[in-house]
Amino acid sequence: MYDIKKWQHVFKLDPAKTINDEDLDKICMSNTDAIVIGGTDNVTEDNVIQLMSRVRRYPLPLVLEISNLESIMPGFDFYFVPMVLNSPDVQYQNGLLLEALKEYGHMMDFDEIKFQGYIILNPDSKAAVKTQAKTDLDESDIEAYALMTDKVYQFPIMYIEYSGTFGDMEIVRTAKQNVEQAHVFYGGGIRSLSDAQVAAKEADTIVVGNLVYTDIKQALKTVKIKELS
Ligand code: 1GP
Repeated sequence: MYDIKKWQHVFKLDPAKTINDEDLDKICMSNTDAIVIGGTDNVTEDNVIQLMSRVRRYPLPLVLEISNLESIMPGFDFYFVPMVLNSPDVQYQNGLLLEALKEYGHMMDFDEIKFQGYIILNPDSKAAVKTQAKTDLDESDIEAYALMTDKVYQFPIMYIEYSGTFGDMEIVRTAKQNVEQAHVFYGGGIRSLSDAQVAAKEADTIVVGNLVYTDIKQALKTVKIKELS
């Protein structure tokens, strides 16, 4: 069984975006620790199944980060469920989950499902707008969210999400310092190996998303953090 705690680097692929076979092959053969499939808009059963079947040919862990009920399907190693703790809309904390449990609860394998204490911090990101996340958080908020994730809900993952912009590493550090068992993911605005190195110093796992689509060469270089650590 795959051990998420050992992951240092993952690529997040958006099923609504196009990637050719050659680039996908490079990403999957890059020595990254896992591929996460997830996005905010236009995630459908059709585009998830297409991308899943293309990535499944490669021997690396494959995760579906759930964004809606329609695109949940069997065949992934893990299902990450974002519980957006800084959204005032309960739909993004447990509303979707309630619907998922009603529909699929009887057949869920809870060893495959990993709940994420998800904190969205780039106010301009699609995810922040969609969830109306309260992004102007200070260190004491982050400390409290870390405790909430780690001790209250005892989620295995805390995800600091800055999608689209490189985040405040103090925030990531604070999150990491205030969790005991939860594994800290950082994602957002990693555009080079040096960004990746900076983020990898603070987080347990870094997530590289958009760079795959804008500069595949730089994206592949970010995996080097594993050799340099
Ligand atoms: C998105 O955290 C990831 O959920 C990665 O963000 O697309 O900015 O790399 P980027």
